[in-house]
Amino acid sequence: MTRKWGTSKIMDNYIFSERSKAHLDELAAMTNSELERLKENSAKNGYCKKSIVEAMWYSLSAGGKRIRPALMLEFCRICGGDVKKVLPSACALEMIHTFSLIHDDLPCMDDDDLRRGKPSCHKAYGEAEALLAGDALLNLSYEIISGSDLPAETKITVISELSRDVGINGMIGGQVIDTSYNVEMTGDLLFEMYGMKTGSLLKAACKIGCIAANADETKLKSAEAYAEKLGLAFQIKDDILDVSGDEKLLGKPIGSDKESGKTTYVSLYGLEESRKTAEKLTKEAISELDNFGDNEFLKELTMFLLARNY
Ligand code: GRG
Repeated sequence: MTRKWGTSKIMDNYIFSERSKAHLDELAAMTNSELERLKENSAKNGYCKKSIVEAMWYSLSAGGKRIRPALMLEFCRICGGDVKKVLPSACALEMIHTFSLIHDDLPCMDDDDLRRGKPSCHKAYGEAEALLAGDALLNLSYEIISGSDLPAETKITVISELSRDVGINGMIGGQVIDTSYNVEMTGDLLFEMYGMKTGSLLKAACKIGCIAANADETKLKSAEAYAEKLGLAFQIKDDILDVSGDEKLLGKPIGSDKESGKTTYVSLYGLEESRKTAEKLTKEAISELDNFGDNEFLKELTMFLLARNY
């Protein structure tokens, strides 16, 4: 399976340059090596039984793009913060993302057998272990942030921000709408659901990066506005890939939304309109970055996410 970052002209004048590609790889490498360190620690401390620990790390290391950690680390960097101090929080966010994917794949949710080109967690370890591995990742994430080197007050803000974004008014709330078969899915409700289900963790990533750097209110607001637009574009792109993507690159079968009777942006408005909306939202997201200096990488990353093929 070829899953490489390509250097390409994506839209108007934006190019995912070799420099940005290398920076993204560097952020992913930092995240992966910190995750390895945290894994050693969790094994040493004997958090829970071996198979659960294995299931947690199986899913965490299954080949995710590490977009959320990259956003957190980069927002922290461009706001003048200490990236090393926010690195554990970036890993914690990736753990929460992984928990959501493990639970989303369970038979009681989307019932997906493949994730990132590998058997999903419950296929590899069984349903009970997968459920518990997800629960354990969620809780480990808050433990990691609490024990990190950020100032105590910052940690409280980070935890409060994150728990809101994960909870019933955030990602989980979005999943509740997604799994409520008795609601009529309008375009407005779909956007609300996308903002919660997909946008919340991206928003947490961008805002926590700023919070860790003590950024001012204007920057926080811009980071939030950026993430809201990005979240919608990201999910619409996910819908597009589910219709027109390459199964080998995606690491999962396409057409699952249609098969499960899900309303998506594509099913409501068609492929062409979806592409246009994703592009418009991407441009709007990028314009929010003008409130930050040294924003070239983030602009290119935003474009890359629109052009991605997995
Ligand atoms: C708490 C049970 C429970 C579910 C939460 C967010 C969510 C609901 C489930 C995850 C599945 C899903 C469709 C999420 C939408 C966001 C999205 C497109 C996730 C995929 O993110 P990528 O592309 O994945 O960053 P990788 O594999 O690269 O990390």
